[in-house]
Amino acid sequence: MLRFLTAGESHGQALVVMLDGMPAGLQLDIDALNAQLRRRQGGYGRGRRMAIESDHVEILAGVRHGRTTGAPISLLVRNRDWVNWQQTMHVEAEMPEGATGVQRPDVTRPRPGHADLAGAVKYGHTDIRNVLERASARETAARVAAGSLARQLLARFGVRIASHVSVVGDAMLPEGRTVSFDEAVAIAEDAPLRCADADVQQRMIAAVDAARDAGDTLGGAFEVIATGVPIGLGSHVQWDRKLDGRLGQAMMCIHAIKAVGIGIGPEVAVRPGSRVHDEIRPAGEAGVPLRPSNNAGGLEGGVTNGEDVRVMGFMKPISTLMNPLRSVDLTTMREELAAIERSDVCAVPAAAVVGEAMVAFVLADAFLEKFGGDSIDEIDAHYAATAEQVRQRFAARHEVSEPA
Ligand code: EPS
Repeated sequence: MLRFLTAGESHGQALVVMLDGMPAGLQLDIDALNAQLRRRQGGYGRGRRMAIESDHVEILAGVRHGRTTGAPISLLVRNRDWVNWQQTMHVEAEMPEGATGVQRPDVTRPRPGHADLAGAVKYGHTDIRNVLERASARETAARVAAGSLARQLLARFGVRIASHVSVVGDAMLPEGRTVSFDEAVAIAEDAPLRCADADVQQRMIAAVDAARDAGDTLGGAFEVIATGVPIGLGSHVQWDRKLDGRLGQAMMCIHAIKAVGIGIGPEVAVRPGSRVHDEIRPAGEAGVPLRPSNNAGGLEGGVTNGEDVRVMGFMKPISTLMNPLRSVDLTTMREELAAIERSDVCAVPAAAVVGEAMVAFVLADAFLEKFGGDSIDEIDAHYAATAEQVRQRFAARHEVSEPA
């Protein structure tokens, strides 16, 4: 079983993540891991924080001479911004000598849409900062670090993952426009909104600019595509083993995600069966049957079917508005405008990168379930044997005679 836990506040010293269950012997590419963190920092519409940070990992445990040992892997991503927040965020009971930054007043006016109100009541905090620091999407840097290791395991077996942004506010790809894996992977890393269509991207930029000018924020949608996924990850036999359910949970728990779609997603509700289900066509000698379409997003019955896995995430607008919504001050219980924290206008491109990380994590977990072993060598052997069984199964031809 692959699992990870994160810790860390947005303006604390660092984020940490522990990934447990990685097999031994995987050669790691640390530069590739840091490149994923850089991707998450990008995108048109991010706030000033990303100009301060330059996220990179320090590996504390579980790796020796560039390879995983099978032990838990512990990673640390420092917050450069910490120097500006020591006086507000110090761990010690008393202000430590030489603490830098400024002491900020308590946050008492919850932002509609954020965890502020429910979190403060649930945990009994008068200073909402105790909630928002952990509820912040800064935590997703730790997820991307963990997901990047999962991605490297999958890549070892030919699974590759990419994403693209399909909607920002009212700017979106035209209906029926499918973005292939190759198209998604070819999107330039500095593409402002990670959109596959240049014209739509221009409209997305204009939408973000308009929202910024209005003191408002924008959400949107993105799609994660995994290619090279073998048949048979997940299972139809039990609710908690269905891979679409597991992907749904993993996507839904990303900050600000309010809906998830697999394949054509909500569109299945309005089309007739004949335009939803992907026909199964004979293949050539020894090949797997062909699927002329992939509306199912690579998942049937909660099991991967060998087609690209396609998962959409729908993100609400960031809940810190520079032109704030009405709220209540929890100290006076009088009407006030919601608090303003430094924030982003739009973070959909970053969420897409986080989505890739979460999909990588779930697929790697399911991959280890099916092909598992304690070392890469064991997994190699199991994977090759299964691939050969599948090949033989599809190569076999048995004529069935009609009953007399
Ligand atoms: C984020 C860091 C945060 C925000 C954003 C995501 O930095 P700061 O709060 O210092 O500006 O930019 O978090 C939120 C939008 C949120 O609501 O918490 C990051 O590293 O991605």
